[in-house]
Amino acid sequence: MQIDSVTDILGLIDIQPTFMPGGELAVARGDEIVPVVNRLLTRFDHAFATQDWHPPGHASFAGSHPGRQPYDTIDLPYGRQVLWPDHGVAGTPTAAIHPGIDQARVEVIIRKGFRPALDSYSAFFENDRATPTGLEGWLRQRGFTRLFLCGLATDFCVAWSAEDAARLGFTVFVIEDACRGIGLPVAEGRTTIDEARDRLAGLGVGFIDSAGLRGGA
Ligand code: VGL
Ligand code: ZN
Repeated sequence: MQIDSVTDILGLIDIQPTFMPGGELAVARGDEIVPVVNRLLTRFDHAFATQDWHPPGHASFAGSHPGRQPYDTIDLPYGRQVLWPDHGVAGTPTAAIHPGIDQARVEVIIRKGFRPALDSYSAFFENDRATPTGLEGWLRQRGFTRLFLCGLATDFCVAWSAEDAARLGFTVFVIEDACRGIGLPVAEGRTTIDEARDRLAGLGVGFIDSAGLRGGA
């Protein structure tokens, strides 16, 4: 597939050490995407990035709910919420974009999840599915129509971003070898990664490999 330098943008979702081995909410082999993403950044002319950016004591942290454990689910006013190990604390070193990422072509950074009582997986809307982050307006004003997403985690922030983007009318691709997932168990040997894949495929999101993308259009 040929990358179009006018319509196409690479989206780096939550490529932060907090989601990598040694981090607070480590995604298995999450660090392996860094060189893959850097190669992609040489082929796209435009990129945006997101950062998970929570205040201490955030509602999504298991540590904020006495008696609860990480990966329990609770019902918050906006819906069901998985409780995570405390992670992505705004301003801490592990919440930075991974220092190995070449940010030269990252034109805008969206931080999300900074409201204490509201989580935000998607780059577009917080988990109430109504509070916008502003990214949609930025992308439209800049004329981008095709989004190519990579990052962490496939089944949460990448999936929710891809779903919202597709619903908003963007053409969306997930670059699978530039993502890693958490994979919480659901039913019958399936995980949240399988669920996300089915849901996104049903919305017309394409799954591609970085090797098939050609730059320089
Ligand atoms: C994420 C869980 C909690 C993600 C962020 O980046 O996928 N997952 N916060
Ligand atoms: Zn988070």
